[in-house]
Amino acid sequence: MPFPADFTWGAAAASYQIEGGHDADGKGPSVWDMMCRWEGRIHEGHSGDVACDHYHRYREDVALMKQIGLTAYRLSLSWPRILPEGVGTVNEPGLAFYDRLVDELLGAGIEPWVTLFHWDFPLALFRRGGWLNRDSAEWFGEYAAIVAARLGDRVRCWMTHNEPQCFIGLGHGSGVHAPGLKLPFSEQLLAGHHAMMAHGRAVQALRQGAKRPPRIGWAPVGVIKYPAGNDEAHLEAARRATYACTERHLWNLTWFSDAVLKGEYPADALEAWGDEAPAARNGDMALMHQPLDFFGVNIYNALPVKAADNAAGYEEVKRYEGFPITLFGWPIEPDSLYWGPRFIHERYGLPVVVTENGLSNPDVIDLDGRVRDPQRIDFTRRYLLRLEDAIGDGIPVEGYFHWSVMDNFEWAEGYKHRFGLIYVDYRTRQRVLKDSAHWYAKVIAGNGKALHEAV
Ligand code: IFM
Repeated sequence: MPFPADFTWGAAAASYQIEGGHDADGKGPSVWDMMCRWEGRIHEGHSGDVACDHYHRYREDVALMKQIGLTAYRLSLSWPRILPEGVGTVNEPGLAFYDRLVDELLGAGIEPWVTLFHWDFPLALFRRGGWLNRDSAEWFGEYAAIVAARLGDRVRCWMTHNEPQCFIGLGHGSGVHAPGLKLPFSEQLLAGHHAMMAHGRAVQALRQGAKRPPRIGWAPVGVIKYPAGNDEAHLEAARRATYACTERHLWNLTWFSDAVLKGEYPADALEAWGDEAPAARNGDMALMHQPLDFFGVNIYNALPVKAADNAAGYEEVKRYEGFPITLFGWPIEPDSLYWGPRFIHERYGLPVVVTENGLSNPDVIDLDGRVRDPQRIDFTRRYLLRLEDAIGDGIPVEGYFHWSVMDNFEWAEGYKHRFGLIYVDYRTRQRVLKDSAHWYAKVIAGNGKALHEAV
């Protein structure tokens, strides 16, 4: 079955990873600006100070997106660019940048999909306790209202948080990401609780303040298990494993998703985590549980499981030796784009949008100036074919955003990893469309037909 005629073919990026302009025109610092100044925390001392310099080169970037034929571009807003202190006085030039970017995109026939929070939390608010402060829900609501009032006449598609599993788990648990905290599990859960309340406030603010009726979702990590074999028992095992939330960490699908989509934390987690789970006050869960229009999900891989005669009813299956991996070491698992949307839709009932998917690859500019990245083409083709299968089986998948539109700052890994369809030379900031970008252009032009043609 072909992709629906109105399928969204996009690519994504995030403010801190591409914009640069870290102190331009009144922008305030974020926790990532802080973390990048700590010695030894980021690969080879890299930072997002300049990054791809998208802040100054967005016109050129939008022109390249148009060349690829993207129907949508998923961007994120830098909260401290708009509100240097996180709340209070608005930095007009910061907001004006997003105004211009949105207009440029619309002028190029590209629909902007806007994420409110992709990890660059205002440093000023971190100093007031960050997500551990219950007031953070109101701070985020204030920011969302400002954005809705300014961009909501043109932007239709919104996402609140990107990957709470990461900004809480890696940012407040392992400390690998900003703000670099290593908190006890109960405190991580508390920070997450407030972040989910903030999600709720933002949804309310967008619905109230946006002139154009908004379509709102979010973009958590899709932590997915898939059946290692074809029979029904393995399928049921994979479903159970995908929904299970008992291990004492945040790499699961349901802890945040049940709160947001069902207004309750999963019962198995509450039982397993006991007193460590946050004590929700009256109204907290209802605030998190705002109606959403789509379930955005970032999927890179998944884990095979099989049915087992144990208490859980499933067990993980070890991958064979030499299993294909990306430069990051992430397993290449195209089945994740079939089972992820399917299990998510089955549990939460919403249409699904793949808000991120892609790979890191050791791309280089060849002597002739071309960037050949057959691995990216093959990876994306395999994944999209499985997404097409999901659509064929009746799963409502509305869009796909490749991560990323361009090479960028990969957080603690600095510029080591290249995820882009567009190559960025960080010495000159020169951009080159990779072979994958030309191939993706064909896929988009034929609404997926090129996936079935030899490359
Ligand atoms: O670069 C990140 C992005 O910011 C969030 N999702 C995963 C990507 C690759 O690691």
